[in-house]
Formats: sequence, C-alpha cells, structure tokens
Amino acid sequence: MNSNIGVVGLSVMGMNLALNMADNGYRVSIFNRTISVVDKVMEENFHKNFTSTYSLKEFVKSLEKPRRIFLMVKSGKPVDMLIEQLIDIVEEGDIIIDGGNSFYKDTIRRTNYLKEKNINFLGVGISGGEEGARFGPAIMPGGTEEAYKYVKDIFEDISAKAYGESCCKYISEDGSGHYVKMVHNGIEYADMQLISEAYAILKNIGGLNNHEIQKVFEDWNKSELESYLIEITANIFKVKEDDGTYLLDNIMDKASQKGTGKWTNLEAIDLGVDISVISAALNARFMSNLKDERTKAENIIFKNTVGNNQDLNINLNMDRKELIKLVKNSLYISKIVSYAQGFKLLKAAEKEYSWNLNFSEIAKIFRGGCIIRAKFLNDISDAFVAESDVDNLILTKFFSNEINTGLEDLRRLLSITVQQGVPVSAMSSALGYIDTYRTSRSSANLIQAQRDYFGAHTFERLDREGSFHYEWIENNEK
Ligand code: NBP
Repeated sequence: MNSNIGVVGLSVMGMNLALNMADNGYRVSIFNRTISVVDKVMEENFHKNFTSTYSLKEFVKSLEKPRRIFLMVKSGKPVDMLIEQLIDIVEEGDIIIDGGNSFYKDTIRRTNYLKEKNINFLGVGISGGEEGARFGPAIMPGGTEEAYKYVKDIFEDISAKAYGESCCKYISEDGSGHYVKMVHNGIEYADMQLISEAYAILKNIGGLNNHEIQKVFEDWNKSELESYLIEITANIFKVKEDDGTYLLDNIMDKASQKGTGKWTNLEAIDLGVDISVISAALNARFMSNLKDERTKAENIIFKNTVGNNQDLNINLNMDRKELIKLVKNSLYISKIVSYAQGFKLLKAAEKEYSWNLNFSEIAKIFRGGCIIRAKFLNDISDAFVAESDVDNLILTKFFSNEINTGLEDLRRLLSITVQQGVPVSAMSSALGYIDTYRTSRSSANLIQAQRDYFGAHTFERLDREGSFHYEWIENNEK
C-alpha cells in the first residue's frame, strides 16, 4: 500500500513529525538527502508505518495520489533545490508542503512558480521545537484552501490540542502561514525579554534571591500570566549545579538568535507598523552581545552624577509584596501590548498581501504546542470575536479595561527603574506605545513644520483641507 504522506528531511524536526504522523495511524514514506540517515532512523526510531526510501524517485513513487510531500529541511536554498528536483517527478495536482522556517516572500515566490506547473504548494509554519514536532506542534498552514483540504486531517491529528481544539487552523493564501509563524517568533522575543526584565527588577531592586524569584514565577503561573514561558522560567530557577550554585548564575549574559525576530522587525518597518516592544527585545539581544563594552562602560558612565555606581538614596516607600505586585501588573500590561503589536502587524500584512486572516482563530492556534502558549490567548481570541473589526487589541473592551486597571502600576514601576538605573527597555516601550496611542494631539505638527521649513514638504492644516507651504526662511528674515 502506498504511503499517505512523505517526509523529506529527517533531522530533529522532520524525524519527529514523521513519528508523530505514524503514531496517528498514517503511513509515512521517509527520505533524506544523506541516505545513511534513513537507515539510522529505521534502526533507532523504527515505526511500523514507515516506508524507507533511498532516492527522491522511489520516495515519490511510494506515495498515494495526490501526493503529499512534506519538506522539513533547512530553509532557503535547500527548499528551492528540492523543489527543482521534485518538479520533474511529481504530477499535476500533487501537493508540496514546506514546513520549515521559510521567509514568507520565498513562499509567495514558490507558490506562484509551482502554480504555473499546476503543482500545489503549502507554506506551513510549525512551532514547538523537537517536543512539539513529536507530540503536537502548533501548525499554521498557508496556501490554497483547495490544496489544504488534502492535508487538513493529518495536520489536525498531529497538532497540539488546547481546550479541546486542534492548534492547527487554515490561515490564508500563499505566504500567510509562514508570516504568522514569523510574527509568533517576534512576540516570543518580546515575551522572553519582558520576563527577563521582571527578573532584573526583582533581583536588582527588590533584592530577591533565586529561590524567592522562583516562588514568585510559580505564583504568577497560577494567574493571568499563566504560560509556558513563565512555567519554564520558574523551573529554571530551581536548577543547581554540583557545587550548590545556581546554573542560571553561571550562564553568560549574551543572548543569541536565529533571525526570525529580525525578519519580524524588518517587515514592521516595511509596512510602517510600530512593534516597539518586539524591537526593544531584538535590540536587547544585540546589546547583550556587547559584553566587553558593557563591562567597560560600567566604569565610565555612572548611575549617579556624583560619579559612582551606588544605588541612589531613594526611599522606595513600599514593601517587597507591593513591588512584586507592580512587576506582575507591569509584565502583564507590557505583554498585552506586545501581542497587540504583533496582531497589528498581521492586520497590516492582511491588507498588503490581500489575505483573509481570522485573528481569533490565530490566537487559538497559539494556545498550544508553541512557545508563546498562554492562558490569556483565550481572552485575545474572545476579544477578537466580540470586536472583530477593532483597530487595535488594546482598544477592545476587555483589554482596555485590563490596561486601565494596571497602568498606574506600570508608571510607578518604571519611575523606580529609571531612578535606580535598571534597564527595562521593553517595558518602557510598552508604556511609550500606550501613551503615544492614547494621545490625540501629538507633537508631529512640529515635525511637519520642520520638514516644510527645510524641504518645502508641505503640511496639512487642522482648520482647512488641502496641502500648504509657508515661506519660513523668507518670513523669518523679515
Ligand atoms: P535543519 O534546519 O538543521 O536542516 C537539516 C535537514 O535539511 C537535513 O535533513 C538535511 O539533509 C537537509 N538538507 C540540507 Br541542510 N540541505 C539540503 C538540500 N540541499 N537538499 C535536501 N535536503 C537538505 O533541520 P531541523 O532543525 O530539523 O529543521 C528543519 C526546518 O524546520 C528548518 O527550516 C527549521 O528552521 C524549521 N524549524 C525548526 C525548529 C527547531 O526547533 N529545530 C522548530 C520549528 C521549525 P542532510 O542530512 O543530508 O544534511
């Protein structure tokens, strides 16, 4: 019997997804460029539903029609190379699926290229790493709905389940699935940075030790902050080395990245969308890597004008319990803003690329399997159902109320971090965003005046329609 689906690329993700499909009762053909890997998988991770194949031709022949070919290889050139090799072997109507972390513009290009040859192409965002691939990832499929029909059952079966629903929902045309995955990763950067800022405040201002911080995160995970990242953070604070020191304290403070956070930011710049919390998170990773410079700077630029790094003699006028409450509410509000910015970017992309995105359903996908899974995604999903046309998540009834309830705490906390010289750029960006968004009369009138002054760029007026120019220099000289 021919296989129901085939997986090309048997590294961490491909192999685990193939096992997941096989566990769900699907017959799976497997293939890998380096064919010794196929034998290794058959020896070390044998599954009765696997069919091993040793050439792309043999692989394609082993599949039932229309063929479902799942590529799980390194993104970029390898995907194009595989497509070129497959084109001559597959038939019209077959479906090539790219489950890797491809750039969405490549997905759009590949979709159009294969469409000319009547071959279906799906660009599928997959999140959850090795564990997710094996036992249930979040899946974000983009492409034609027609082609999606052929993989829907398999994808829904292998996906994570949250609150009784599959964490796989059709997104929209061509690159939309990979786009949503990209934005997911941007939000992930922000989430992680905000949590690490909360840690910095608790440690450096609150004076809490690792054990106490562990308890705080454990406690927060029973609140509206309940999420995978808060949960693993609490666990991280438990780990000690043989000598009794905390592993966390021995880890170098340089954060790496693989580039998807960068893509999200570049895209936001392209579409003119403010995702300042996500950008702050990316910048914080860049800055973290300047370890040597930061170490030098600490002895050149001081916390105080008096020229030392002593804490300012400011009476916080609050006990630890109060500070912890401020940090919790600030983290929550900042988190709302970062998700709101992510969804705002999706809204702009929907318009730009003529997709049809269902934000409530996207929030539901994120509830399981992926890194940003969090309880409050239920509230986001509900808010988008109640107010589907809302301009910004923070304007919905539920979230505007949450922000109004805790905003004072965010202001109070940030005034303390400013005084104490503790860097919390993502939380500061969240407050900056809220204040900018809620200011009906901004200072951009001055920018327009300056632009018109030096470049005759003209300006609009509040009291009249039209485009105006003023002879600033001439009239100034009079
Ligand atoms: P890698 O991203 O490390 O890719 C390794 C696989 O790509 C191997 O099977 C390799 O075959 C194959 N490959 C390469 Br490299 N060049 C090829 C070519 N020209 N033709 C055919 N195959 C080629 O594997 P991964 O970590 O399993 O990730 C797979 C995809 O999933 C990536 O796009 C990744 O970004 C994405 N992703 C990863 C994670 C994660 O947590 N790792 C999570 C979500 C998404 P070989 O054995 O012959 O070298």
